[in-house]
Amino acid sequence: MKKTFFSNHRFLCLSILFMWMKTYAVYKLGFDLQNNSVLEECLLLINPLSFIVPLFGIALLLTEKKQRIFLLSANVMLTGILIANTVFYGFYIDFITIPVLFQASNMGDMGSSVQELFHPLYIALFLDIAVLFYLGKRHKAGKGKASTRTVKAYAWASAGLMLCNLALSEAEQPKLFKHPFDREALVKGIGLFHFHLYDTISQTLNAGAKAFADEDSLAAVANYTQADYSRPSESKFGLAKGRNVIFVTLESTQRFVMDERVNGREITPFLNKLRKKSYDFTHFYQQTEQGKTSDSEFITANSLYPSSSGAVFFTKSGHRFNTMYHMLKDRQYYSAVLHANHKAFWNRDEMYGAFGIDRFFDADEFKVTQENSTGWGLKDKEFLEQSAEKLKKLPQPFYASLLTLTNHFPFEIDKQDQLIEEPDTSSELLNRYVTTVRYEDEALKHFFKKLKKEGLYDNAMIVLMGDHYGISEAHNQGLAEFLGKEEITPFDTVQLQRVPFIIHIPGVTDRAPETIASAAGQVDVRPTLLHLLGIETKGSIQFGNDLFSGERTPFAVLRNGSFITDDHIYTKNTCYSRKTGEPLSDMSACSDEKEKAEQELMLSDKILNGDLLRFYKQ
Ligand code: GP9
Ligand code: MN
Repeated sequence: MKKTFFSNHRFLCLSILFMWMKTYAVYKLGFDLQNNSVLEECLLLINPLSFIVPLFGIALLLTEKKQRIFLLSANVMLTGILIANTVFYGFYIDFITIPVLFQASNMGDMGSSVQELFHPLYIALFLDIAVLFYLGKRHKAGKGKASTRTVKAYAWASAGLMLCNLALSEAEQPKLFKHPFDREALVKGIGLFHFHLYDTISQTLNAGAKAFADEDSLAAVANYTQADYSRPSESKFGLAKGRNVIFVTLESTQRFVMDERVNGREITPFLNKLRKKSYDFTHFYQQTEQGKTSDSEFITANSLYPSSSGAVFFTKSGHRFNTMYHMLKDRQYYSAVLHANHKAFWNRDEMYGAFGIDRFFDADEFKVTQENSTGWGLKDKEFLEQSAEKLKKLPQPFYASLLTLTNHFPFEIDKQDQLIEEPDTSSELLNRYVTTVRYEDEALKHFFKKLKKEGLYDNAMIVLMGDHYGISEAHNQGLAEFLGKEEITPFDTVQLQRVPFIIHIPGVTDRAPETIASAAGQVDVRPTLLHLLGIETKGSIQFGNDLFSGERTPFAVLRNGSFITDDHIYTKNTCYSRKTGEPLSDMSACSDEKEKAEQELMLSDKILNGDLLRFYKQ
């Protein structure tokens, strides 16, 4: 029977075989999927088949000539998906999702790097199509169709394959579909193509969630966040009352640079001095996902988690929010964002309106010339200097958020701005990154001087925060060399998600600086800052906690479900001791916190997908 099927449907069988081989090759060479067991490896091998076999089987319903057209087209399409994901993965260590496709115009950083990431070997993925085409030319297609019996048998075999794949994935990773944010686990389980199908369906369902949401849906979330509320510390509450807030987002700046040197020279000499006169959070984690900087803005303004796929700034721009800016406005604060990029970029103009931000100074309001620009636009030093001039004119008290730009991928810098030698690792990107971070640090030093000169310093609370990683896992080899480690383990990868978070209150923190090593994340920024300003957050919907509160349990959840407590780090299905970095044989050490992490992400998603804050009444 098998032999007959092959000889009758040679074109179909070869198409399946080639597509299967290509997909598996991309899994192994294009992605870095960590497999811990034989079962996982088997899954990876068979999961392409559970998609390709049923899809290509549609050909059996067609005449032989149409079959070939269908199979070749499907092959080209799936190969395109493989290549697009490989290029995307090369930079983001992630898979493409539907919302990301819709923000393609914003993938400026991708755009500039596609050339760098596109490998000529990808062309080889089309070789089989040429072979099939040639075979098709040599053997003329007949007019016949497959018999009903064959179609039925094929359909049963396909269904069996799919069920077998599903059962094995569930056995390997229970509750796989309850963690849609863990894209790597999904690809490893059900395969890349099924993952895209699943993503499409869940995006559609999410869109529907809004229609069915009501006030009760919000009440369930409010019960959780209110029970989780931490009362502010008496000594810190109102410590910066009435001050202007100058919040500077440090583009792509990770914490590790603050502890490192190149040829004995500090990478961030200014930050290193500043932190000794500030509240310095050494275990503060970024919680962004595909929305990058915009996600960090979203998290800090809302104290919610971002979407697991796509950028909230795009996918939820029509929704209602109750942001920190709204709360500040109620206390007569004026709010502004300053960013030397165009206002429509990342849909900021629209989102800032929904956030209740009073004023947005975008690129058009800065003096941008060829001389004072590099890579992504206005250099940080000039940007911060011009921003200080604008701050001077704002109504007070104000909350101003400044977004820096020079330390952005691909981390290029003019010779005259290079203040430190490049390290000598195998990652050129990392080597350049060190120089742009060093420049950013110098720009900050200059900015502080300018604030003092303009009389803006003494009455301010200045906050510095890194938005997201700059160096992805694609550069683990270079990172290991730079950090003097043998390899970067998943534990290290989580630790590398730490970003600077420094609160500097002149006249206060310089007299009594503090170093806080408890696990914290970007969701905690809002209650922490508002309490310092003497603004209560009790009753608001938020997942963060005041970092100075004695009632808070140290905890940070990353958007992919990994989490950090003071004792443990959980990532990739493994519970590590935070002290030793060693995996614990007893996973139950992490189980309570795992439940909390999942619950927070799930409830936060409910708010976002259901647009629940439209039901919020204070
Ligand atoms: C550009 C800024 C940086 O406006 O948002 O972009 P990102 O870091 O999100 O790629
Ligand atoms: Mn950024």
